[in-house]
Amino acid sequence: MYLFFIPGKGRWVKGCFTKHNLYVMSCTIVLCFSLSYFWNMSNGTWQNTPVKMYNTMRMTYKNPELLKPPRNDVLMVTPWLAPIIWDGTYNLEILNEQFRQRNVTTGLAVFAIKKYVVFLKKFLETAEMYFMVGHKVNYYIFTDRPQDVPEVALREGRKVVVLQIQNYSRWQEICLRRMEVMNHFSQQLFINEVSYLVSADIDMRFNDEVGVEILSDLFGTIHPGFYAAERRSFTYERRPASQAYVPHDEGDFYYAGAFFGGTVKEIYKLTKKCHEGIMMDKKNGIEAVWQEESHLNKYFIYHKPTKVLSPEYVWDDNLGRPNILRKRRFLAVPKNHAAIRNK
Ligand code: UD2
Repeated sequence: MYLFFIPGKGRWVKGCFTKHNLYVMSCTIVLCFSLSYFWNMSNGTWQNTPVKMYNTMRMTYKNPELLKPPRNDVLMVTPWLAPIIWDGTYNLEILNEQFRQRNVTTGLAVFAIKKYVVFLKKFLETAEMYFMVGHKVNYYIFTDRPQDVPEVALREGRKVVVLQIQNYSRWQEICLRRMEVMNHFSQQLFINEVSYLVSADIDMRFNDEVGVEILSDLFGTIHPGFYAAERRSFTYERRPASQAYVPHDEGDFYYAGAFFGGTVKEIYKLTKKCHEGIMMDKKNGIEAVWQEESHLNKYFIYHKPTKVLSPEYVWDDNLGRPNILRKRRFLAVPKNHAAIRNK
């Protein structure tokens, strides 16, 4: 005899299940639960509920709205709360004081391989006018033609370090290998000499202030061609076979390979990961659509920059001069690709 509850009567009454009856009932209940569990698993229901929610979140994309020009000098932030740096969103006087007290030296790494040495003079001259004015700077120039590095008058506390490296026959390989070289020199040299490292294309010129407002653990610059674009038109690598692959429902901004940086430790990690991806692609016979820029963009999706620089920091006048730009700080120098690449 066993006690059991009759809901309608609202009280415990004596029942007459045998041990055998109870055993069969328990087994049936356990079996039902197990079957429903495995059915859910095989349909992915138990997994899919949260993943679907996540996917929905990833589909929600509002960044073009964020990238309207700042009004009334308000601070603008990304969804993960990194400041987006536009003119008027920071107080340079206070920042200058803070960085001077910390006695910060910034490294600016550029590659001038083969004919690209022709861009060095303008780059260095304009950097002396606008880049980290009042702060210590080491220019690291990677080149295969050290004899062609021009003499440029430098302000106090600033120096040029020429580092000879090999060249590659394909321009794509030159772009890709920048990650490997910067990774190597981050451990060997930069870590002992500078607090922050900035990587820049050489076929560019400074046209306005680029100061300590950009410095942060990890920063990237919104590519001028995509600041107002929807995520679906970003030129991420879309082939799953590449390590730089980004699915259509992921990604925050499309960043330019031409200007990014951070602490030496963060740049070491970034360049290591990108270089590993590049090497894996090579092994698998694939090259990302925009070379190292594709790998950089993949990296920034999973390692969010702590500051995002507006397109003021990489601009190309071929795109016009929209009102949103109060400053065009770092400009592409027009070049004839056919005449300069692979020469
Ligand atoms: C875009 C990107 C660049 C890089 C490249 C990869 C912008 C503004 N630039 O530039 O960052 O992602 O695509 O395809 O988004 N270089 C040499 N010698 C060479 C070739 C290249 O030194 O023979 C170096 C040099 O520092 C140059 C950089 O590699 O600035 C990028 O090459 P690019 O400027 O020819 O590539 P581009 O303009 O398509």
